[in-house]
Order: sequence, then C-alpha cells, then structure tokens
Amino acid sequence: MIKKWWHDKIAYQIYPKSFYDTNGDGIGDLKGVIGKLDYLKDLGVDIIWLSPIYQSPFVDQGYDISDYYKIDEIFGTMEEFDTLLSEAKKRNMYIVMDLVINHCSDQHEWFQKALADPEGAYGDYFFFRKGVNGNPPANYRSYFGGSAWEPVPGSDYYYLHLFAKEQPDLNLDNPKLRNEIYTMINWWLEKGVAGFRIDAIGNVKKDPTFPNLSPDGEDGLGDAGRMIAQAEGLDDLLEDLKINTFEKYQAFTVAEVFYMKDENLEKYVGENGHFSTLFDFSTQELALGEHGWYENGPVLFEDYREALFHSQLKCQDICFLTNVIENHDQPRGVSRFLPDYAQNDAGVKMLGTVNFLLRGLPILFQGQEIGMRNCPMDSIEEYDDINTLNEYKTALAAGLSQEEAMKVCFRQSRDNGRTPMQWDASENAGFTTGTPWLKVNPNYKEINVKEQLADDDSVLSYYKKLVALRKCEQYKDVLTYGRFAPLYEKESDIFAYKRTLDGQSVIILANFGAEDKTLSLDGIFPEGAEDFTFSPDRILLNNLDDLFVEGQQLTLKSCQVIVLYAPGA
Ligand code: TEU
Ligand code: CA
Repeated sequence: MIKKWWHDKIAYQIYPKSFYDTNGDGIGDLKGVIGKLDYLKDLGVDIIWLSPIYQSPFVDQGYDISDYYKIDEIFGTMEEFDTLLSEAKKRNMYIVMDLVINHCSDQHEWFQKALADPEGAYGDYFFFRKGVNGNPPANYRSYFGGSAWEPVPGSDYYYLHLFAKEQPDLNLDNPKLRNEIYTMINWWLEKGVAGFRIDAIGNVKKDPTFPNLSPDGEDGLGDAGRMIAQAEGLDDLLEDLKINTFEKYQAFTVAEVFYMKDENLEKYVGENGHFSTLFDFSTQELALGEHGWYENGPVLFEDYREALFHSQLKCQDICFLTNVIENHDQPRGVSRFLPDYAQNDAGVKMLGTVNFLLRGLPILFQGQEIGMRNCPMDSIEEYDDINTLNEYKTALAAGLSQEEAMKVCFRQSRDNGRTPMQWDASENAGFTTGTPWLKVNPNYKEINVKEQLADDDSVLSYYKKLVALRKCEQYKDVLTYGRFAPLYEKESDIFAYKRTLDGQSVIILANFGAEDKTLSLDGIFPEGAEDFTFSPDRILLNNLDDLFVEGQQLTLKSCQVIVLYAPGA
C-alpha cells in the first residue's frame, strides 16, 4: 500500500448549523467553527469535514446549493471562510468541503434559466422529459418520497429529482455543465481546501432512456435507485472528474456510496481509484428497511460484527476505508448499536474503541466524542428534516398509529444527529444565546463538553486517549497499516480483533454482552509469539477500572473493552 498523507490522521465531521452559534441567531456559524478549533486540536483532530456551507434555501439543509461560489449568509462570509482556512493551517489542520454535484437547488440560476426554457441551452444541464399521456415520463419514486418527476407549469415537460423536488438532478453528461463543475471544484482547491466529501456520487449517471420499473410499492412506483443501478458509464464519468480536478491537487476525497459492490471496490478506491476513500456504511445498511424506516428493525450484535469483519477483510488488500458510527443522516451510533444495558459510559467507550481501532480513517461526528444520544421530540412539528417528515407520512400510510410513527422517528430520524452540540450545562447547552433552530437534547445537563473536559473518566477524556494511542509513535504504524484479523468469532457477544504489522500486534477485546465473559488468551497470537504471557503492563487501554485475570484467563465484564499489546508475526 502506497502511503498517503491522510492515512494516519483523525477526521471530524462538523454539521455547521448545529455546532456553535456566535451571534445569537440560533444557528451555528463559521466564527463558531473558528472559535472551537483549539477544542478540536486538543482532541487530536487533523481533518475537518464541513457539511455544506454554500448559499442555499435549506430545503435539505444546504444539500440544495443555489450558488457554489458563495458562503450562505447564515454561516458568515467568504472572508471568514478564508480565516478558517488560515487558522486551521496554523494548527496543521485540513479543511474538507462537502461537494454536492448530483443536484443543485431549484433556486440556482442554471435551473431558473432552464425552467424558463427547457429546450434552451440550460435545459440540458438537467433532465427534462415530456410526460406520457398526462403522466410523468417514468414511474420513479424519489428518495424523499413521491414521484421523482416534477411537472413544469405551463408545459408538458417534467424534470428529474432523485431527492426533493427543490433538488433538480444535474446532467453531468452535458460538456458545458461538466466544465462549470470542474472549474468550481478547482476554484475551491486553489483556495486551499484539502479535498471533498462527495455527496450521493453513485447517483450521477442516469439511464437516459428512463425505462419504467416494475412497481415495488403500493404507490405503483419503483425506487429511482433501481434505474441508477442499471445506468452505464459511471466509471468513465468519475475518472474524468478525478483527472480534471482532484488528481491535479492531490486532494483527499471521500465518497458517499451506499451498497458498494465488492467487485467495484478496486475501481472506486483501489490504488488508482476514482476516490481516496469511501465511508464504510455496512453497519448503517443493516438498519435500512425495504419500504421505509418503519420497517427498520434493531441492529443485532452478530450482524453488526459480521458486517464490519466482512468489510475489513475484503478491503485490506485493496483500499483504506473511512470508519463511522454515525453522521448527519443517521441516528446516534450509541442509540442505534448499543442495547439498553450498555447505555452507559462503559458501553459508549466500548463502541468507540472497537470502531476507532479498525483499519481505516476514523471519522468522528460532532458530539460522538461526548456520547450524544438520539433526541426525544414531543411532536412531529419539532422535527425539521424533510426526509423524517416524509418517513413519518409513509409510516402512517402503512397503518402505524401516530404514536408508533413517532417512535420510528425517534429511532431513525436524521435530526437525531443534527440537534445542537452540547457544550455545557447552561441554557441551550451553551450552543446559542438565542433560540436554537432545532431542539436541544434535554439530556445536555448530563452530557456536555465542559463537564467531560473536567473529568478524567469521561467519554471525552477516553476518546482523547484513543486518539493519542492511534497517534503515538510506538503504535501508530500498526494501528494505521496493521493487518486486520478477527478473533473469537465463535464467541457470542465478543467483538475482538487484532492488528498486526512487522512483529507487533495490538489486540482489541470487547464484551458487548450483559454478562461477564471469560476468554482464554492462549492460542490467539501468531506464530513466533507462543511465549506470550499476560501481564498488566500489556494493557494499552481499559475502559473500566477493573481487571480480572487468572493466568491466561481473562474475564471481561459487561461492556468492558481492553486493548493489549503483543508481539506478533
Ligand atoms: O445523502 C444521500 C443519501 O443516500 C441519504 O439520502 C440517505 O439515503 C438517507 O439520508 C438515509 O436516511 C446525502 C446527504 O448526506 C444528505 O444529507 C442529503 O439529504 C442527500 O445526500 C441529498 O443531497
Ligand atoms: Ca449564528
């Protein structure tokens, strides 16, 4: 594996609207990000990915961009962005922007011009098609519900939108548009951003014949993703994008792709792949129901472990993934992946440890480092997210009661990850002096940065130890490049693996069960290390004060995780 500058780094996702508000309007801003750089530096963060801060009507919270060259005024100014870049640089930190090019906002000037004249030059920047017998051109269901085709008033044209109707899809096959997009990307790279997180990129290639699909729901529609899955030519498009932009700047790129096929990994993120890396969404995919969130079951531990083991094993000879437990589109990882008995600091630290030390780039989502949880909302009106409102409707239409549909939202809503960052125990969690744009989780008095900074045993202090371990001279190489091998796969409730490089191993042993579990440490070490005997000084990290060992028999308490050093072949 050729080493890249970002391999041994720690990344952090900021959802700017909910990070820190400096002017009391209830909305996080760029000054807020600048003000918290030292906090992030102290945590050990190197790379910061900012969810979209471009000019936007915020129908989908900034993922609907109306001007790619402007910072939205709710976040601040371009001068402030430049300050952020230089302040980050001073601290050896990198800024990564969100790149949303599958679609733009219906308020973008391109779309306004196209709408006025679908047959004119700008019409081909999008997908305008004529309806058939008064119906849309094809029976696609958009990802946010309803038809993916929106009629153009006063004409028989419709335009395609895979997401909300205010997010028309861009036609990247149009050479003029492609050029505009490349110019824009290079403009940001020239400015000094280190790279991009690339939104919904698997969707950019359509099947231009737009065939009808066999219906997969009561609405007679078929999931638009099925048309995307059969579109041809995506690889050429992505390669062209890379060559004309990212590659010239050695930019870091992380692609957002769901249901990545094993056989496509090499092309996407292999040595000469389209992108630097890609999120491992294998555990998020476990929670996706076929017809909507209301069908999503709980994620079972065995499936969770198997999903991660599978992606670790398939990737280690090909690429370097990015590991997440949550983001702005997902419920909080702690709420999703930990059972009731593990909803405590030990459980949170355990989940963090097993993810953080996997092979790949760890990326923390804001608030993960303090163990933020899903946020209970009192009524559907308290939710903001367009996707949540649609899934609520879908659940009601499927026959769930309002109370049941609210439970679905509590478990699944994207707003769970978007509630304001909890900085301290003062009003509004110290996020704003005004009225927060989205409800603050009522648990902020127990879960907040200030208290955890002052407590050596807190989740935050523990995350700092994890970061420090991954970065320390002695274990950095093995924790970055070490091979991954599962351990104790046949033991229920045990999540264990080892990372091995050049005669060094690090072993991670976690007990996700409700009961104590005893493991024999004999036989798990590679050849050449048979003389391994346990001793307490092999412990690099332990999330509990307790340690129960008799000879080579180690007993893990419920929710205990231990990280051990061992020689290894
Ligand atoms: O997400 C794309 C995507 O696949 C999600 O819509 C996902 O299916 C959904 O959130 C699961 O609940 C990206 C952004 O991350 C998301 O915030 C945007 O809404 C979306 O693209 C459209 O830009
Ligand atoms: Ca503000």
